[in-house]
Amino acid sequence: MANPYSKAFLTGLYRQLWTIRAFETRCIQLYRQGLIRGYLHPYLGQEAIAVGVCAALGPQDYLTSTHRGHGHCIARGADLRRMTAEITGKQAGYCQGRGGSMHIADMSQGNLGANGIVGGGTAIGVGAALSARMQGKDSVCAVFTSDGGVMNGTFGESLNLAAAWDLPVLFVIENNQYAVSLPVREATREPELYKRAAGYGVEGRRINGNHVLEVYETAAEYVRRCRAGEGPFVIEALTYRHAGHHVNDPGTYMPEDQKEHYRKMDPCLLGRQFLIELGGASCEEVAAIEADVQQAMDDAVEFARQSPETTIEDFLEQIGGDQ
Ligand SMILES: Cc1ncc(C[n+]2csc(CCOP(=O)(O)OP(=O)(O)O)c2C)c(N)n1
Ligand SMILES: [Mg+2]
Repeated sequence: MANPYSKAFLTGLYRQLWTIRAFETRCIQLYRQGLIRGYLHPYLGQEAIAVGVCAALGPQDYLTSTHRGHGHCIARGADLRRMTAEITGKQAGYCQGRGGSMHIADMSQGNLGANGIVGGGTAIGVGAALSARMQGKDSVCAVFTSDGGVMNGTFGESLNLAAAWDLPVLFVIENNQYAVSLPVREATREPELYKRAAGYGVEGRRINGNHVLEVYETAAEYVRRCRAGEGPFVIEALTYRHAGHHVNDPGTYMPEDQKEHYRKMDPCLLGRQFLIELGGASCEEVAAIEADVQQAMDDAVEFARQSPETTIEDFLEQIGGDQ
């Protein structure tokens, strides 16, 4: 079968996969140095989902994200400098350092925001798709959610409304098999989460969420069909976190053999393999991409370091009323 992917396309995918990997790895270091406060939920191990789905979106499209949202933001093209500044609570951040890790949004790119409320982005995404429809735009909204998000009532309500109104929404369930320490099979009798779509008259599919090309192809098909008025659709992307729920969770409940299984299916390793085998890139070219990403990351950290702290007064401003 002919290889449909250009070297430039595969390079773009790998650069994004590696950027997310580098960003999360550096954020963990910054957290350990006390430069990031609050919670930090790394996207390590799930990179291919954000990258594959966002590669299938156009500039007119929207996304809603989750508490584990840095990858979605980066894959949508966010500026690493402003992200790093936001996460370290600096004024140059996307929300002037007021939001932090779980609240980055960028309306200019149709990124309607990460969300500290599990399932919180689902209905927002349906609203975005409805507004696009009412304005005669051909925008699609990708709603990133999680295995835990699906257990919330808002998932069923949102999916039902999107289906009843034929809205252009692509629900992307990132099934990393745990909600904190709760395995999916203990949270539901039906652990194949895409099957819920059928109950709402919606087509859904389970795919390998670590395989960036499989994610891209599935998302591209569903996005195209959403634009043709066939939406909504559901993708259940099976994946696994590299470590515990947040940076301070040792993840002792994650079985070693399971971790090992998914380590071999690391989305960055696979992405690198695609670039070399299908894109014809040399090992030197791959190393050059990685070095370039590292430099961009160093630059982002330096930029954030030089930005002024967000002060208590800054936080109180915009809350309104007398202080
Ligand atoms: C509505 C709601 N309930 C509970 C929480 C606390 N909480 C934060 S993350 C999380 C589990 C998330 O698991 P999952 O939804 O599968 O996402 P993952 O962390 O695996 O990406 C919970 C229960 C919350 N933030 N919001
Ligand atoms: Mg989960």
